[in-house]
Amino acid sequence: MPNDTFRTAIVRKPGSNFARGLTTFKGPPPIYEKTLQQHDDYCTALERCGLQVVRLSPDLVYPDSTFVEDTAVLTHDFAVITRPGAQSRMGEVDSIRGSLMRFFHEIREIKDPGTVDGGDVCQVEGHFFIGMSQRTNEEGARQLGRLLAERGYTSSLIDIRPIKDILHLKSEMAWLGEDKLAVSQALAGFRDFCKYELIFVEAEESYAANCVRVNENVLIPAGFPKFAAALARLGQKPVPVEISEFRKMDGGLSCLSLRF
Ligand code: CIR
Repeated sequence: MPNDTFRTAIVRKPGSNFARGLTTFKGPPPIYEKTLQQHDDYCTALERCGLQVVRLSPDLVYPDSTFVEDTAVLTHDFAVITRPGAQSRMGEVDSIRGSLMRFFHEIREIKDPGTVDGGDVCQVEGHFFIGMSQRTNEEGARQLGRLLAERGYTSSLIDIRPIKDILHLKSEMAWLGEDKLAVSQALAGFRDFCKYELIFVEAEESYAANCVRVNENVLIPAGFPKFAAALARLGQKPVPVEISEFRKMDGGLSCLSLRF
């Protein structure tokens, strides 16, 4: 059953070796103190949206493990532990499984040779868009689609592999509630999105398309005034959160939490 009201978020504090994670960014590395401050501010923003935030300890074995969204896909009824597409991140799921068992009775898994990163999965009420990307392969996407179908959810596959410079489907799109999707120009052409009202995010602000609707609010990265104004015009409540240090590691707002 679809449920678009969130009560809880799971986050993981970044470890001191956060800067050793995967990234395509060529500039200066993230500053750890600043990273921690921004993570705290992110948690506070979630709490202000009414969520209980479950904070997991840093996991120094996996420098990217603060990007918890990639390790699971959560529905109202059950959780799916993913099989992340980057070799260095595959083991991140082991500790997430334990945390999710506190909240979910039914936990399913993506199996080898499938790979899925949660950042490729966008839920829109009872439907899931599943991106096939550099990280999520077709086998993984189809496994996830079958698991969802067993519980009455529908899904469609969105192949973003030919699109340059997009890590995950949700790197440049988000559901904004009702029939509204925020999409970058790069993703706007997919036929699967045409029955929705598309809120276009201009090329220079495409990073902001990775926003997170949390109940009445929409968390957006700080520094994207045009998108913030567009949301306000739609009657949404944009909440800017500074995440510059996470951007340096190719991360966005959504990947910092699992929400349910
Ligand atoms: C990675 O490359 O896997 C991490 N450095 C960033 C993951 C970002 N996750 C996401 O957008 N869902």
